[in-house]
Amino acid sequence: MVYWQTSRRRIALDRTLVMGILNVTPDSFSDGGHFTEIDTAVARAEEMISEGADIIDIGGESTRPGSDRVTVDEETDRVVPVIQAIAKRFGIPVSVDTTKSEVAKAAVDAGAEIINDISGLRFDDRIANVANDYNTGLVLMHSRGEFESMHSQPPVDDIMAEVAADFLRSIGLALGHGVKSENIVLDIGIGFGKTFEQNLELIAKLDKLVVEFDKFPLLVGTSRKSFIGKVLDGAQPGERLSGSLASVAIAVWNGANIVRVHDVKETVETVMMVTQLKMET
Ligand code: 7PJ
Repeated sequence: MVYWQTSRRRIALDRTLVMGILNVTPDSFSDGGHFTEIDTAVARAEEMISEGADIIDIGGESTRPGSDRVTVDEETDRVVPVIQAIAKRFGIPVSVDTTKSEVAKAAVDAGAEIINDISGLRFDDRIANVANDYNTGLVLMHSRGEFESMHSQPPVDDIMAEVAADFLRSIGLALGHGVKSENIVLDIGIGFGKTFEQNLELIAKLDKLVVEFDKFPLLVGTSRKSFIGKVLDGAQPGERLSGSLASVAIAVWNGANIVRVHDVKETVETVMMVTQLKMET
């Protein structure tokens, strides 16, 4: 049995888990800032839990193209009360989507048990110190470039090799700070510094990375992302459900251990269906 160790529990990864996205960013591209109030955020978390979410991922800084950075204080003020309320009210594991160690520490003190770093420790490697100090789960996502330039990176030739090499660097940094392997989950970082074709390639060939990094669980986040809009002739974020579910199906088929999504109910059903089919291979 494979487990993911967090500061509060050992999460069994005997099936693909569903991580529900909860944005507390006023400028978030698909939630439109509707979930800024604590009560609304708690209600949305409750809804996702009732739909079968296994983890709630809470983020206070939008990383969509053109977003401005928020300060440590602003980001902390956005996420901490929401994390506190959700961790206290529900038993579910909470992760914090941040690249700042100060925010990560405040979030963990508020009840988060996983740190989800979209920079894979490139922006602030003290994230690893917080993860080590508290024994939290740590998601190391692949991305390229700095915050402002990560969506306009010149493409690399071989994205599979690039992601693998960068995974090794992030893992090395984490282990060097004392983080244990059992706390680490890797993420291919769909939409971050990849071409349209490379996003598709990473999902289609995910099984190669699953084999190459078999000591680490893999997380995949495709939900409503722009590569889906491009495949679907310009579909807007709210019109990308079928595309999101199709990409989840292939990611799960290829061995993804966790999927990060907006649409929990539909994703849970998709995961159940693919899991049952895969058992016959
Ligand atoms: C991801 C994320 C992802 C992980 C975002 C969005 C953009 N964290 N945070 N993986 N994407 N681990 O949700 O569209 O793919 S923000």
